[in-house]
Amino acid sequence: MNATRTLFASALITTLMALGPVACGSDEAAERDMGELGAAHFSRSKNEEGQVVERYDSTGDGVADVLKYFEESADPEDPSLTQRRLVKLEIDANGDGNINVRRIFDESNTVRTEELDVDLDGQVDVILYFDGGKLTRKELIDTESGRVATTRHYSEGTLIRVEKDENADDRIDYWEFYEEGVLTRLGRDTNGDGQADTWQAR
Ligand SMILES: [Ca+2]
Ligand SMILES: [Ca+2]
Ligand SMILES: [Ca+2]
Ligand SMILES: [Ca+2]
Repeated sequence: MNATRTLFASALITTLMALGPVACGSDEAAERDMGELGAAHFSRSKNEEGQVVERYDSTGDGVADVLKYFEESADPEDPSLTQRRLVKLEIDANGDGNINVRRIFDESNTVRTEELDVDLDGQVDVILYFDGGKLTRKELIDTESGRVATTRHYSEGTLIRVEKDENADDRIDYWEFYEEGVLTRLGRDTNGDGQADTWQAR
């Protein structure tokens, strides 16, 4: 793994995190984001789903590295006007043509899911799920198998439970429970019935 690239990815993701899951999906915010990225090249077209796709090549190498997908609909206030809603944002952090960050926005312009390729190998490593802008779940993907190896559950942004499928049979066999962010007990399923047989208090 290339350390510089990893650092770059971390920095990028940190920046995105700082923007927050409440990042606005309005055109105004989009223009502002683009200003910050210093977009040199830009194109706009429609895809097969009828979405408006904006492609920005911020590095000027001819490969678009920021893609924004908008859905258009009639403005309920004035149906003669068309309104656009940002539904998806994709970022290619290292310019190799593979997307490394993919954000899906809900109707209220808050992030619903975010897929991250943290090590920039083109495969998704982490999927974040949000509800009303708050992180509810984090899935860590085993790149080799493409399976969810670990799921971290959150309540009000605080970790409450970790689940793992350690023997990769699609059944959870390891649990950690947290109270106020502190590990209180962990359990294991040793006979494969999907229930914990051993519990350890912490
Ligand atoms: Ca580029
Ligand atoms: Ca990439
Ligand atoms: Ca990856
Ligand atoms: Ca299992």
